[in-house]
Amino acid sequence: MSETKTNTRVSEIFDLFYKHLNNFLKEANPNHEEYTEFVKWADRLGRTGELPLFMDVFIESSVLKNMYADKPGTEPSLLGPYYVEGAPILEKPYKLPMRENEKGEKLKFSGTVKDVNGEPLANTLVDMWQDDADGYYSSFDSDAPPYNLRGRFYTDENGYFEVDTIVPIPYQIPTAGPTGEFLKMIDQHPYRPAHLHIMFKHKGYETLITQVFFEGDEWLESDVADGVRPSLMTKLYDGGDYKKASLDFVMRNEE
Ligand code: MBD
Ligand code: FE
Repeated sequence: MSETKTNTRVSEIFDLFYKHLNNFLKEANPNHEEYTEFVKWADRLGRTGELPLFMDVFIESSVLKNMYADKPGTEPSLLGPYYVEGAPILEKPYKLPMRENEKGEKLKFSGTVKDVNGEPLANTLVDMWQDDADGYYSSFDSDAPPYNLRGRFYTDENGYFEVDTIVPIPYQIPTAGPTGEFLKMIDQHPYRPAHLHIMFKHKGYETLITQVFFEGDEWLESDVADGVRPSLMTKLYDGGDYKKASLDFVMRNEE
């Protein structure tokens, strides 16, 4: 067994949590039955594997907003519960791995990656993942092969990239379990607007984990996970038998 040591950061955070929790409980004043119902619900949340989902829907956005307030560069957004490490490295022309008859509208997504001074960042590693035309993520709620609609590739000498994929659709978070139970009780719908997940890595720069959203989506204003940021919006254009969209990204220097 590994030895667990005193951790002053955990202590510091727990002291704060305990202080605010006690003030909160004083005000909310739950009775004992409400408390035991909550414990049973939290137990189901853990046992069904929905804890990461619940955390990323209700907590992650606030952590990010506090971390990145008033900083230059592209705003980060949620990593979410559906990231898988080690997606295939793609060869040019880049196309996210997909099934032979993958449903959905074809999308050519492009962009540039620059530093805060506007200098292009060549050879930036781009890691992308998204849902399919049924609204499912491979390796989670879908029977698609592992790494379907997940891939990694690099920006060119101008910091530019272009990748073929499909247009993501709004994502309905699972409603059958404890997270859905909770959403019903607070009268909140389970939708996230359609989004691409995208992560950028470049030596000497802060890893940028963010998302891309599309103008006109009906859930932009009420995203259940509060992941939408104005600077992460793009627009779908008609390219003939496919759609196209682009967005430019700015990475911050490592501190
Ligand atoms: C998602 O697809 C997502 O991106 C987040 C943050 C939470 C739940 C589902
Ligand atoms: Fe997502």
